[in-house]
Amino acid sequence: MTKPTLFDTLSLGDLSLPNRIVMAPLTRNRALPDGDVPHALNAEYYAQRASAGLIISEASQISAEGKGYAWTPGIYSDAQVDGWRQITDAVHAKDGRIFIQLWHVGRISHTSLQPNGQSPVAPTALAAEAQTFDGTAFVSTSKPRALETSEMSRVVDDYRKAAINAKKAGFDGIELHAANGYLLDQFLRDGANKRSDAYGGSIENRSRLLFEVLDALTEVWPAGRIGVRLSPFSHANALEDSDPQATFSYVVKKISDLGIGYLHMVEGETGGTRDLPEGASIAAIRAQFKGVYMANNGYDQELAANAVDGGGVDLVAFGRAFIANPDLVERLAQSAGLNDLDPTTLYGGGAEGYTDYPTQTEKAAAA
Ligand code: 8OZ
Repeated sequence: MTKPTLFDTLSLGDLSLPNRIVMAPLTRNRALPDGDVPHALNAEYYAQRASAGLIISEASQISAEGKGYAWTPGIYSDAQVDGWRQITDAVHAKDGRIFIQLWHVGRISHTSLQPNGQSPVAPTALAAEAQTFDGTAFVSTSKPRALETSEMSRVVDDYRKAAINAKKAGFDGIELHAANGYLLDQFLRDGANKRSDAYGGSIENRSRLLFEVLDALTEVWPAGRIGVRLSPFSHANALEDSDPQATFSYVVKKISDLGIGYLHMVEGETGGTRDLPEGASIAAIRAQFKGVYMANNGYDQELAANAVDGGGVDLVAFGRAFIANPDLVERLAQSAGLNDLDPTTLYGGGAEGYTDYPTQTEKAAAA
């Protein structure tokens, strides 16, 4: 039997992916400010990257309350659904596949980004020691209010509606964002969740919201078309947890039992080191999952090739490399050099640093 490579096909539910190279979800803050609506420029950007085995869209708020940064797209209004339709059509026209990442930021927001200037919501009224971008400047995140127990079903319903909208918009599947210190992660962790109701305390209670959301999503989509992103050992957005190994061993086992299509793991600190705390093991958590395993964080070609060849990894999600290289798959296949990333154009703006990174062929033609 030959060993798998990044360029072999992979079955994800009933989808066949032509390679194992995934475009990671990447916040770029380029939706139309009026209504947080995706538009033609975003369609061009995603279509340029359609040779990925799978594209996961940038995180997209499921409700106005779920927004935490300027100019991120939503998936709750009709205009947003229509906007996303342009993107899924453009990706499909180039034989690509695209999932949308469903996002609620919880306490990682600012009153100026919330409907009627209200406080953001969270498991507990504890501010994160974190910052967000309000469209003008980086600002400290606002003190949130704790969600009432009676509101939880409404939050679950917002996820359900977003999943329905994702279907209307023509996506091939959905990824649930339960990582990086946002709402679902805040519920999972005892550093942010001090509740005494059925949604706080034990691991079972802290994960109740996540599993109520997954139950709602699996009513809308086949489980095989759903992924879940987790970041067990990350401190993104200043989230603390006294025992992530126990929390995530439990959570991943239950996600696996639901038949969820893939587990998307941020290995280490989000966008930072792959080192883990003393005694921590991603492999032990990963071992609980029976479906497709998607690895992310700091992968280069060699690390990715080795991970897929015997490292227990099925798919590798690349972030920064995909921003700067629309033809990343072709470049990796040829072991060609990569374009450098311009860090000044990551968040906000227009085509510059977004749709103007050249493919190898374009670069050669311009030389
Ligand atoms: C970078 C800037 C803003 C948001 C995440 C959605 O960390 C994000 C994000 C990344 O998951």
